[in-house]
Amino acid sequence: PVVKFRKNYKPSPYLIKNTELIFQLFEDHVLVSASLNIESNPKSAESVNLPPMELDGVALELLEISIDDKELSDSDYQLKQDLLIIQPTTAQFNLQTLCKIYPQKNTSLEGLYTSGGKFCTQCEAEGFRKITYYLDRPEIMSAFSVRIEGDQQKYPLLLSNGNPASRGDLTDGRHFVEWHDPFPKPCYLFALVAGDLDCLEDEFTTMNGRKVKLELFVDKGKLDQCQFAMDSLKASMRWDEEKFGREYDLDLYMVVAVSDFNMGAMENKGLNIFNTKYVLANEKTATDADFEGVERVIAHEYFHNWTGNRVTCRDWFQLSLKEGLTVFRDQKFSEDMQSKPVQRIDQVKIIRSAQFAEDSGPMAHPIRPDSYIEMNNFYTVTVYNKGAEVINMMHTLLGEAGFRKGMDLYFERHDGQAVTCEDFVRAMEEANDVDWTQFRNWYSQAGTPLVNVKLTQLGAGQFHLDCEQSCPPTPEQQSKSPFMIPIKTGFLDAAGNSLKFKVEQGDWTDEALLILTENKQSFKIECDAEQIIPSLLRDFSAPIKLAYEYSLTQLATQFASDPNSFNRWDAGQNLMSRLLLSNSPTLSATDKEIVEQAFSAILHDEQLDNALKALAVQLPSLNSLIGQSDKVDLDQLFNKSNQLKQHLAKSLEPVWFSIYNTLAGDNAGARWLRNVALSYLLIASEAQYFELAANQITHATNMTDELAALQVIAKSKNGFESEYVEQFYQKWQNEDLVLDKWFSAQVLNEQDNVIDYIRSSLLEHEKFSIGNPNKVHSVISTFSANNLVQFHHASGAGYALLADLVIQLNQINPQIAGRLATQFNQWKKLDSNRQTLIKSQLSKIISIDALSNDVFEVVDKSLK
Ligand code: BAL
Ligand code: ZN
Repeated sequence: PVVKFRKNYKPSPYLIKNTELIFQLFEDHVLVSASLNIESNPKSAESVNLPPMELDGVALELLEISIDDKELSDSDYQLKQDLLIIQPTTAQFNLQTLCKIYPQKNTSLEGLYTSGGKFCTQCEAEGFRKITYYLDRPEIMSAFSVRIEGDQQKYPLLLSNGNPASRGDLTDGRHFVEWHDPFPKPCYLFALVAGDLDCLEDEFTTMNGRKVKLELFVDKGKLDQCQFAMDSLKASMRWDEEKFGREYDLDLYMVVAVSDFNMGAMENKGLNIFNTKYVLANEKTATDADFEGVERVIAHEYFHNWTGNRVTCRDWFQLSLKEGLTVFRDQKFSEDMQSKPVQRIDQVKIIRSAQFAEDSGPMAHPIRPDSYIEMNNFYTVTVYNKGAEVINMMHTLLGEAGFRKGMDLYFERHDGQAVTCEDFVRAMEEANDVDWTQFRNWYSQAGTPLVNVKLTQLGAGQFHLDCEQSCPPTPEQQSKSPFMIPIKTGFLDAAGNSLKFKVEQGDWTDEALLILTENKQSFKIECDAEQIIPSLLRDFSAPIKLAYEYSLTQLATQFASDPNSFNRWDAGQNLMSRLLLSNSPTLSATDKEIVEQAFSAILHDEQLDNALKALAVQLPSLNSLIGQSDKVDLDQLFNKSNQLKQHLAKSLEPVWFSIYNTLAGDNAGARWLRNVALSYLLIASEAQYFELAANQITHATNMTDELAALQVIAKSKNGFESEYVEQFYQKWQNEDLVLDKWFSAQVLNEQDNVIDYIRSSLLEHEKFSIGNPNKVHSVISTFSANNLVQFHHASGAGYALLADLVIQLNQINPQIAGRLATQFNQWKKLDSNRQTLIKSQLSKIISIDALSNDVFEVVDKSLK
């Protein structure tokens, strides 16, 4: 495998000004003719005047090739591993190729493939090379014209990017449609769909009064699950106009939902292709969380039209330029549409469980990676979610208006270009006249900074807040320079009331932004109180770990009354994490009581909304506890976490019962809290409360309640045999996305026979398909990421299961196989027995024949 380095970037010696493609779709193959207008690139400093031109191509049968209408002889070109090499003789020429491809056999779901009888594409990052020979790199922006020909009956819809230009009938029951996209684009944004689909149509009038036709295409019979996605699309279009002054640019915006899709969705210009999971939703089939997911992903892909498509990436090392920024934008949108603190808590949970884990494992990389073997392995929580946190810090530092100025300048300078993260930072800097030399360390350094904070009282009302930052070494970076870290801070008195204070010579305030730039830095605080409790890193103002030696009482006070909702939740998490991760093998009675009392106060707090209550009374996830640790004693952690849950379930049993019985589940927050109560009741006594769950699954009128009941039933002692699990299957067997939930609910059962059950029943089930990424995620990723007790079973059976699936998928779908293999990445934090077991699975994987680059890169790094 070849490693690509960011430092070796060179502009392409050739450009493709126009791309004309003709697709002839047949039942077992497709013919692709390409006509490319090519020019030498004035920005390329090649030593030879006209260097050889290397076009990317994978699994293509080249049938014809000519330049300027003259057919090439065999000696005029070379076909090497995944490359077509020609020697241009003029600075401008037209290259024509005809290739044969086999989308029906393409199980990688990259390039052109078929899903449920329709043709569709996924070209990001490097899938276009599976369609035709091309310069498959994002900086090559070309105007595309596309003609698609296919059977009229089977494929009444023939879609591509841009606007339809013409259509007509052909012989043999075939027809064609031609598309023209006026916006030059990189080939990763190319899309094609052919099939017979239902369509929900709508219209959006832009801020300048232009009418845009909106079309949402889904499998036949699914129109009743489309309205929410359409409403979300219109809300996103309006939001981007209002927040960022960005208007949609084509006359048509199409979204197509397909069931077999590697990612959540793809922002192809004017023709988004979506995983059905992020389109289809109605109350019967989708949970409240699913609705939020649809809204967020529809918005995310729409926002890419400006941050990604109009302004794209120069090379794939710059992926966070569009992804970090677009995640930031979808997060702000969701905060405006939903509850802001709840959204923020959800965002931070992802960082703490998945991103901190990545940052402390073998695949740690900066948000702008320096190298990769397989780009698909870098669509990560670091590039996406930490990337969004970095943008969020800019937003915090500049404020809303300053951030908008930077965005405006970025679009003004770079519309229509393929640019770098550096271009973005410079636009922000210059629009606001600030120097962000140091801030750039967030782009170049991997790892999670740790900030240790101490408060010292100097005299009456005089304090020092001493901060010290450090960042652990990561695989390619042994030592780190200090980061610029904004720490949003407040102070509370011993009763939890917010205090006024001054930082250095500043004004009296109740909240301040402390900006840490040195390894060690001290802030002088004036505050008219005897004992003060710092409320630090409010709203998670930087993606760091922060350590402050709170007493348990101080944490309980903060949990009960920090005016910052995020920090209030966080104090609870901090309190429980401290107890669960301490060296002591068991929890003391006092420990348990402190949490119990805090929960009781939260649950009785009439001011607090139900969603925040639901969040507050859930233990920190095992993943976030592991993600935040350097070493972890899993058995002790599982034990203590169970003890705590049991104690909270039992000691607050009447409270859970009363919530369950009195709260009307008529909105999402209430449903959530009520279902959390149900899960505690089942922990308190399965025998006593099983009937509640049984009753709920039978009478539920929405999927949120139906699934919550299924989850507790499937997790119960006789879960696999439960008649309710079987009834759920019977009811939903033809609703693919609901079946994914049914699979997932069962793999979370923590009893010892779960692995056998997964192997013999779920993986063999007629509705399971190894080729469908949603099914693989609902069974295998859900098991290994969320059933940690069984995944880490001392027998090693969980590890063997994951390894077998990685090996099986290595050839079928390398991208998904690579992603699954990352589930082993925390192994060096575990005890020596588990380390040995995982290492032997990793060694088994790396020694198989025909190992894909995707899996090799992950496993090889993990073994180093
Ligand atoms: N660009 C890949 C899918 C997404 O992030 O929208
Ligand atoms: Zn994206």
